[in-house]
Amino acid sequence: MKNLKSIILTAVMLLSLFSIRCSNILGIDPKPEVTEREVNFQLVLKDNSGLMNSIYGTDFVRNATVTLKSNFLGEEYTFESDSNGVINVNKVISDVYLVTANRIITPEEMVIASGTAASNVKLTNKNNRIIELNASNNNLIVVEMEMIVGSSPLIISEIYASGPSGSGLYYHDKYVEIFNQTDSVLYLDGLIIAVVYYSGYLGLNFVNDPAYIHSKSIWSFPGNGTDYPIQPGQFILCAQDAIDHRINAPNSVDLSHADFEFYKDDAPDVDNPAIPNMIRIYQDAGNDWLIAGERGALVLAKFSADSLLPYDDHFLIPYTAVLDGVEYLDDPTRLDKKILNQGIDAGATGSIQFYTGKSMERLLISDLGRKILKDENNSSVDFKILTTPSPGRYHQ
Ligand SMILES: [Ca+2]
Ligand SMILES: [Ca+2]
Ligand SMILES: [Ca+2]
Repeated sequence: MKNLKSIILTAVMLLSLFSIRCSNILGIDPKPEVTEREVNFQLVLKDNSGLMNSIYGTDFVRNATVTLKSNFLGEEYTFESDSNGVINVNKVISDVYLVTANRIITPEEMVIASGTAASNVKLTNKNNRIIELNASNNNLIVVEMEMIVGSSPLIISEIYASGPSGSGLYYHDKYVEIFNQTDSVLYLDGLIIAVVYYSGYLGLNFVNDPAYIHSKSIWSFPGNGTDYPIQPGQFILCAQDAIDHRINAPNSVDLSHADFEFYKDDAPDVDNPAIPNMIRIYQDAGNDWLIAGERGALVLAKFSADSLLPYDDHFLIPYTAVLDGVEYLDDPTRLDKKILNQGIDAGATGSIQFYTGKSMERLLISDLGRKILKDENNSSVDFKILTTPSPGRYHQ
């Protein structure tokens, strides 16, 4: 019996040694205990604008709402900061997190700050929008917040880029849709739609150019200031080709009633004479305005085309001119692949394959009188995937 026991013991020891060696040889860490994967953090919210200081005599932001969304596991947590601007985050799983911090400033607080009861003012975080929470980090993170007035007045409400199903490599039916989020008439004249080539933010750890969007495809709306109004709650459809694509691709969409059309006059492109053309500011390559099917980014910007800065073989648009920007990735959890600055879009929508007819549209927040679409400047939480595009309207 004694012998049998020692044989079993030796076998067990050898087996465990073998498995440790195997995991080391294969480069696999032994599975961590759950407790090792849980981390505790303190977030401190600090206002850079001076607004909190003028109301409460301190820069720390009290009563702010912070949402943490874990990138890989999709868990979402919501917290409220205390009177010192502190949030204690306990026992969350190690992961990369998308951080959205918001503090609505009440009209009463604005009276104290400025003497006027302004509404639609809030503080939001422009930095630390993507943080990695793991045990090896320092466990104190200061999230700086800035004052902004409302949401962007004009936003990109939908991007359809994948191409229809069942028609081979047909890809001429792409479009971008713009929405007026405000209760006022605005004007599209001269606004820019640019395809992002890259920007200052490439991956989680690489910051290159902190100030500019780089683009090789820059188009503007026509008009001299007040020629192309967009009504409150109106959707504007900008089509690659403003034709009924169902004629060539039965599962595609009718874009013959688009509001604007991208027409490349130095290429064999289609021009529907009834639809006003976007003005090509710069795009050398290709036979048409083109956005990538699975992975790309677009910005809407207010910037004079004459002031664009040349750089290498493309042009620069300052971040400060960007009204809205949306990034989509084939795998939206791979934020290390992002090309759009996280201050413009903290996350990414997407997860759409080529030639599936799927589209990306903003979520609806309210539909009382006019629609309000979600705009947290974070496409990971602002957008949903549609199985059928909804050109020029909100999906049913
Ligand atoms: Ca075209
Ligand atoms: Ca046209
Ligand atoms: Ca739509």
